Amino acid sequence: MTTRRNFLSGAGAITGAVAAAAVTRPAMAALPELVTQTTPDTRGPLVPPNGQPYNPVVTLNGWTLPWRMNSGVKEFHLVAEPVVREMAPGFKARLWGYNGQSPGPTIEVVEGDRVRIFVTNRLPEHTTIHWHGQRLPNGMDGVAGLTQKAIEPGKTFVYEFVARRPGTFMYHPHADEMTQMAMGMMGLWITHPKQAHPLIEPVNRDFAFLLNAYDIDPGSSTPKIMTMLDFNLWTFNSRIFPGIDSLNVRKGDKVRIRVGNLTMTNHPIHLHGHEFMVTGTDGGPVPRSARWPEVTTDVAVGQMRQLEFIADEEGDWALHCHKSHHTMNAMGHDVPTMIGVDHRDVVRKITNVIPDYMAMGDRGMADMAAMQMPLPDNTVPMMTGSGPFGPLGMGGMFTTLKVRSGQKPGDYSDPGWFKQPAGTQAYEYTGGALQAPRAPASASPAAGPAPGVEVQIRKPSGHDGHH
Ligand SMILES: [Cu+2]
Repeated sequence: MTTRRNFLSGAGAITGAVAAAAVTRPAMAALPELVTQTTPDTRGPLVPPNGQPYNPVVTLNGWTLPWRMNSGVKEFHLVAEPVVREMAPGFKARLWGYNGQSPGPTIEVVEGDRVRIFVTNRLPEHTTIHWHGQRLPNGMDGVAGLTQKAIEPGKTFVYEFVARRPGTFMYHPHADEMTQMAMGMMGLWITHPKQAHPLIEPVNRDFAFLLNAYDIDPGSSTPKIMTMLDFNLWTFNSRIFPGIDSLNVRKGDKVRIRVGNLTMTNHPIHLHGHEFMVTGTDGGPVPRSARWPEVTTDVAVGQMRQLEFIADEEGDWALHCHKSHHTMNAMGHDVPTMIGVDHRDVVRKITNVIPDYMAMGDRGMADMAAMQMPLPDNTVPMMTGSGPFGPLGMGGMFTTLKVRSGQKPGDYSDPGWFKQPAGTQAYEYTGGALQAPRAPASASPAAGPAPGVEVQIRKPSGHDGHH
């Protein structure tokens, strides 16, 4: 029988089968608090106890898990448990996560660190943790049934390995994954290089978030775990716009954004105003010869991408998933397109039966962005968030990169909305009538208007194209 003393003393005493054994509940209760960080903010300690400094990552709407050093081993304690996550102001979801939050706290270590993670299960069913992308002993890989027994409710298991590769990783259950990941169980793992690395450049700002998706019916708070495709909440770190932190940087900063995808579909992540390079994946740093500039990079399921760029354009720049349905919040998808449909007469008839009925979408859906429609309790509007010029008509996977020359180094606070210099903003034209070229009515789709030929403006006739 392994005693608590064995677990808490003597680096290297815990190996193989012993490490995978359950710690008794009294032993858990006796674990000292693992605190080097006193508030659950987004930053880890600048100088970790092992004396190897690094620029800590900032987890959007998240935090870094404190650790303690125990005879040269960095010890963490993750607790898998039900949590309540406020996805946006006024909308709370009942999820499963770690240490009070979904996603769980970010684990940050340095290449070469020996890491020991106590994992306590306070869920109603068994779990494990798989350390996605890590080089480790097979018995530490966290696949229930294959590499270890599942961690039953109330039990604590210990994982221990050396963080051999620097990079961006994640952790998640490998036991009833369909349920547990649909409920929000996942977290980030960052391994900083132990010394100057030829392919890993130091950055001024280092952000990280995970992509996740939920299916929560309007008015309810628990995800439907059987959903495979038709999710209605698309989130960064289990938050939806306007509930997602902005990325606040100083003009000229070198910025890294680490994005991981644990949803059921791919997400093309798009940044406005700048080009970036994908400098690394969960497989490691990308060789320089294999990098090319992008403004959108697809993050496929089970992948991580590191984007890097110089933030040299001041402003409030959108950062979002380019799938337009993923910048929307809870909505029904079985809604017919109503653009161009005059349903005033239908509305009149329906209103006789349902007095509060509102016709939607006959001029597009933008009206919805400003609509203060009564919603069921605990439901977030479909599109929301207001900027300095009105409603954004956005929800879900959307936030902003705020680049300011006045932002101090290390200052991650929100500088507010950008004040655009005079003469640099799109403006309303108030001159005379304009005639824009129109596509020719020719039957050949390839034929464009001949150069220099005046384009005839045709009046739409209602049966255009049928000759
Ligand atoms: Cu997406």
